[in-house]
Amino acid sequence: MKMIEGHVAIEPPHGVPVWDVDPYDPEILADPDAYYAELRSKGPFVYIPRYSILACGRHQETQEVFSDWERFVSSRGVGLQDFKLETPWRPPSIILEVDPPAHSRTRKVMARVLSPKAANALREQFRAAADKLIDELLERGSFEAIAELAEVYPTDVFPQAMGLKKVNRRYLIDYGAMVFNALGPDNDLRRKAMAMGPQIVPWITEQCKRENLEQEGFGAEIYAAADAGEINEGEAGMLVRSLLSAGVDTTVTGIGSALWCLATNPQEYEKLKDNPKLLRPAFEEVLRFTSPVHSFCRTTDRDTQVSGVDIAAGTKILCVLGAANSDETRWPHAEKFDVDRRPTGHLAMGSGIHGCVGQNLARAEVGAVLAAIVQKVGKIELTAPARWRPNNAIHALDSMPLSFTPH
Ligand code: OVV
Repeated sequence: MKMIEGHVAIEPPHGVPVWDVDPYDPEILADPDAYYAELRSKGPFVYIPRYSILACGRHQETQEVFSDWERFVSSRGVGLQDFKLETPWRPPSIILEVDPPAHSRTRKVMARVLSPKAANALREQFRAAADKLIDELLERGSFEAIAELAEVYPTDVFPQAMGLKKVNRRYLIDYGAMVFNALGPDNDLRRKAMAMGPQIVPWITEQCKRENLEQEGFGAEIYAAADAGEINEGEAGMLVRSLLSAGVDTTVTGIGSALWCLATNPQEYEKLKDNPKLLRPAFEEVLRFTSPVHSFCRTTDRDTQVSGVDIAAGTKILCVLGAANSDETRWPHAEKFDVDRRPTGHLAMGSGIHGCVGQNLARAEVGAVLAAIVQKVGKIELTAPARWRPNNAIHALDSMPLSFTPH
């Protein structure tokens, strides 16, 4: 059995174009639009020989693969490695890298802890923190928007909402970088991320323990589910780990990308200032337009067919969410950032039973920052070109010098 990147090498299915591309080339990761367009243009699926995977980037097939957990499982890993054949770098997540029925039990706990009501209860706190930070930045006028805003805000409010007793902002962000880079091939990005493990993983594991969490917060609520017998103590620690894995880099990216959209589309920012009711749909448009998680894999657990293409059991399918979110056939003028679009059905937070369980919280965090900005900031301008930071699963900015001018 020939293996590539931890999964079985497959033959290209009949009729599927072979495309000699590296989706994990840092240049593509930093500037993916041409790759997205070419992927969609080639057909519902392409075969990528370098990794022996199928990839899809049209909205329809990506949505189909992402929504059907029975044929396209997560339990074999959502990166290139097949967990049935190789041991992953850390014990698999008990909510992300698992299928029903095991998934249903942990998902239920997390859905309750991160419910719309729970996110709503934090709104005032989130808004106060956003007001304070935006006031400080306005005072300074110009600043580094990734390091000094996008990374600062979530690493302030999120650990507090979790009830972490100890906070190390760098470790929280770098752990996210590890988790997401780990989904890609054994390339430089993944190796550099993994090299941080010995320093970061023990620290993260320690913070997941009951005694390192306050009496109140998401952490305590997860442990309350253990007290109630819904999950066991070890599982509670693993679910706290999931929150720390998925809850930081994603929201950092959402805030950075929202600012980038507004700075580079000043006429859209004007519309937001005139009508703050547009804030929520505008953030959905940021998600569609920038796709913070650019791709996740699924694995077929049986022979199946999608759009007439035969897909063999054990095939890794790279679902390119960023490509699906810029599919012209689904989004007219997809290349335009349009705050008046109502982009329901975008795949930036996934779809189906594994759809982002933290999405209420993410929207509350970014919503608070954007609400503070439209209230206080008249003009948002880039003072130098923004730079992107290649990551095997996240499409995020690395640096973005900005200036804020008050109303
Ligand atoms: C990268 C990621 C996304 C969602 C969930 C998790 C990780 C997890 O660790 O559960």
